[in-house]
Formats: sequence, structure tokens, C-alpha cells
Amino acid sequence: MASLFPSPDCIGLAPGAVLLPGAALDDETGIVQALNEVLEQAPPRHMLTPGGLRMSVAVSNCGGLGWVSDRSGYRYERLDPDSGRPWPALPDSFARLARAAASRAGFEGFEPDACLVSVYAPGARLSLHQDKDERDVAGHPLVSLSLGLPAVFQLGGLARGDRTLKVPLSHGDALVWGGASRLRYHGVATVSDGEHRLLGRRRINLSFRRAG
Ligand SMILES: O=C(O)CCC(=O)C(=O)O
Repeated sequence: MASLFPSPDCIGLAPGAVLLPGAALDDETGIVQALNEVLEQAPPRHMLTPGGLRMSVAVSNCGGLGWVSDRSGYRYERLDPDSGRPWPALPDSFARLARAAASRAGFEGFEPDACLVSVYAPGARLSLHQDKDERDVAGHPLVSLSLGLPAVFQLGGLARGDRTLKVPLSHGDALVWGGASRLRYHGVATVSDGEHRLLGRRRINLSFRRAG
């Protein structure tokens, strides 16, 4: 449920959309360790889009449901199609971060059941899209955590052609968008090369959703 008053340390981007600078820095060691374990159990892969193109971003998942893409479309699956096993459990440190960020943004009671892990090598980008494969898009926000190399997030409007706000993201920053902004188009500009002290030549995004 959205509250009218996000906490004062949020930077408002649009109604229902906020940036929480450095939200994960207090627990970065725990989060990066849990992330490494998830990626060991379910290695990131370049999925095929329904149109037959390979995504430049490599993805994996943790939580009860995992987002997948292939020639037959986008959907959530309980099993990793590569291994046939359930996705790794959502680490406690991830769930804590997602709940706290949602609450600071004014969305109390957010309980993610899916975390899409997106791994960007330098040169990877994510084109503008809406996240609408979740069962109740009106009822739950998206919480997104940026780790590793910096990136520029593009926050658009409700139509693909709307102007985008360019939001520079650093390691540990979280974004939350829900309510009137939940179906905004969004994407990530091409990631520049660099070396991050914990994650090397990678930018990794954790996208927390209530999918089922
Ligand atoms: O990598 C990001 O910051 C955004 C990821 C994203 O748009 C998504 O998971 O839907």
C-alpha cells in the first residue's frame, strides 16, 4: 500500500518513483557475498527474446519465481530452465533490503517473491520496456538495486515515446517505483568500461518483484 509520505532521505523522481542513494552500503558485504552464491548456483545466461535476439544483459534469478524469456515469450517459472532445479532461495539480506527500500519509499508491506539478477558487462544495455508480467502490477512496487559499475537509468513515461529522465546510479543505490509510476517505461544506457572494487568489470542489478 502506498503512503503519501516517503521518508525525507528519498529523492523524488516522479509520483511514486524515488531514488535512495547508497541504500545498500551498510550491508554491501553481506549482499555481495549472497549474490556470488546465487550466481554460482544459477549462472547468468543471455536469454533469447521472443523475437529471436540474444539479450546483451546476462540474467539469473533467485526467489520462488524466476523471470525467463525465450521464443515463446516472457513469463515467470519456478524452475531454472537450464538446470531443471528451483531457483536459489531469496537471501535474507536481499529481502531485508527490498522491504526497507520499499518502506522508505512509502510502500509498506512489500514482500518480494522474485529477484531478477541482471549482469551487465561493459557495452551491455537494456532497451526501454515495461515490467508487466507480474500478477498484480497495481498492488506492488518494483525495487531495484544497482551494484558494481555505475550506470545511467532511463525513466520514461507510460508511453514508449515519452521523454526519459536520466538517473545516474552508483554502487548501492536503490530505486523504487510503484503506484502511478509502476508501468513507466524504463531502461539502462550502455554501460561504460571500468573496474569496480568488489564486482570487477560488471554492473549488476537486483530487481525485486512480487510476481505471483
Ligand atoms: O538494470 C536496471 O537498472 C534495470 C533493470 C530492469 O529494467 C528490469 O529488471 O526490468
